[in-house]
Amino acid sequence: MSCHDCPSKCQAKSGKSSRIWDFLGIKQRQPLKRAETQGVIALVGMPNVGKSVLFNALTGKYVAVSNYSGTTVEIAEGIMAWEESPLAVIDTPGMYSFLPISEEEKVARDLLLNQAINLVVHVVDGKNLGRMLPLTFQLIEAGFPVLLAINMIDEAEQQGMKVNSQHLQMELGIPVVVMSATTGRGIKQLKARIGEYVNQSTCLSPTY
Ligand SMILES: Nc1nc2c(ncn2[C@@H]2O[C@H](COP(=O)(O)OP(=O)(O)OP(=O)(O)O)[C@@H](O)[C@H]2O)c(=O)[nH]1
Ligand SMILES: [Mg+2]
Repeated sequence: MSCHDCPSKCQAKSGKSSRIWDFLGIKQRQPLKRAETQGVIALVGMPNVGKSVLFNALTGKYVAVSNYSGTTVEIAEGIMAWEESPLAVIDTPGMYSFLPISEEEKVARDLLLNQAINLVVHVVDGKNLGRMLPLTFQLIEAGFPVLLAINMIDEAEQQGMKVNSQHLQMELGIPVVVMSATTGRGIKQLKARIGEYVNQSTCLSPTY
């Protein structure tokens, strides 16, 4: 079923997304191989924003680490327990933009392009939202269903910053969760939003 026929309310915008795939020369993605899980979530974001701490908080001990094909870059994949159907979670290397410079960034981008992903969780540092949101726009523009996880809210608040997640959610048109991976604040809410999102999304990948 193409996204045009899909009844779900996911953010895959078929018209817009084809541009970036054309630009990158990507024609087709690999089918989802994790049949035993209900969906696949990728944690994406700039280096040092807390993706791996969040990955550990979501997945616990069910983790496999392997080198991304043909590279020395390690990718961790784990399982997040969710109701009766577990979800696969991938921890991607840090990336600044969808146009990669480093090998890590290239791996992160290729991972997104070569796997069917149900939901991209864009993890950002709440102290540096202005610097991080351009990647959120790129991911939305590429047609991925995106959830914005504003991490390090503990440090942001210590610096006197306030984040209006409701306002951001309305402006961006995607779910926004404020959280701290190290203190555990917001993790329960994040899991619930991920579960909600994956349950309602039947549209697995951007269109071409
Ligand atoms: N205060 C605070 N520190 C955090 C939080 N989340 C992560 N950190 C810290 O931020 C640092 C980077 O965390 P990582 O999880 O390694 O970051 P990453 O995004 O995986 O980094 P790369 O793998 O290099 O892309 C660590 O020292 C964490 O302890 C948070 O919510 N609050
Ligand atoms: Mg990491």
